[in-house]
Amino acid sequence: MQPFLSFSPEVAAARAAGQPIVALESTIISHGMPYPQNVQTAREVEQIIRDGGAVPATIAIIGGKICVGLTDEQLELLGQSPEAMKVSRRDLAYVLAQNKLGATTVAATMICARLASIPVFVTGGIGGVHRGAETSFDISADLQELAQTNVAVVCAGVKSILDIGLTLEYLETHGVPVVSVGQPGFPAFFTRESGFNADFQLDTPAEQAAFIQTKWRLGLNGGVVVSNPVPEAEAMPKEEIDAITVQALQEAAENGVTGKKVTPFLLARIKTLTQGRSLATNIALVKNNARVGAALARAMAEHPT
Ligand code: PSU
Ligand code: MN
Repeated sequence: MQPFLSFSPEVAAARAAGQPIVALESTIISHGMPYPQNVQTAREVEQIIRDGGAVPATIAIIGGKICVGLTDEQLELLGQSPEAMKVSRRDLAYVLAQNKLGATTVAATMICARLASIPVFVTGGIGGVHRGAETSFDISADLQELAQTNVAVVCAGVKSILDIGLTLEYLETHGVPVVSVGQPGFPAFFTRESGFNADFQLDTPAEQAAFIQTKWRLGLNGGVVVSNPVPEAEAMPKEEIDAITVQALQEAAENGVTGKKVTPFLLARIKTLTQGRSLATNIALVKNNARVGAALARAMAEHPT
């Protein structure tokens, strides 16, 4: 796998020194947030991870390589280039073999983090089972990746643009544990509660690390969802986000949006319909996840599996 991996100097030094590393995805930069807030947020999230005592490794596909750790120029490129492709498991080999510019989703970032032996990954929200999936079959490849790839994913739950109940059922079927931090409830990204509980509440990084490492030592392959609710002060009012979600879903259907375009379309519409307020919440929750992820990576590094 080494021929495909290219480490930034910062990440290479961290690997050599055995320091804790936190993987970060890049679809959130290219397709999840507008420029320039996307690049600004990516830099700030990286700094929060450093301040938390770990080393950030933002992952993207550039020049036929899986880049693990990006320079400022590479972050800018991903943040601005209309060429950047959204890369999930299906697309990874194509983008590498064709030397294209690729931004990795949760699924693809998990694959790359695993190749680079990074067990902790921080993002905003994971993909899931879309509403109406019983007819559209639209289930994010993120869930299947969680079923098989040994990486812990720190997130703020899943958005209510998805069917949260079916997403949790799918994860249960595939043996993916859903942990919550600081509350029993599984969060719904913009809001702290989804109406569903996580499987296990584990508040401290030591407990989270012990649980994740026990799973892997048992030979139970696959990821763990570590769900961390958005801070109260930055959460959005539930009624507002619910109404806007319904409208965005309706617009997606009216415009015939399908496949990999669905999630970016919904994210962009929600941002516009909330006059940008959803973006502030999005940024706040990713930063909050970076704090939890850095602490978890440190705890995991104490007893490497
Ligand atoms: N959900 C968000 N923000 C995001 C994404 C999901 O709140 O940026 C991105 C992530 O990269 C995730 C991907 O892995 O969308 C899921 O896309 P799809 O539903 O097409 O699998
Ligand atoms: Mn999909």
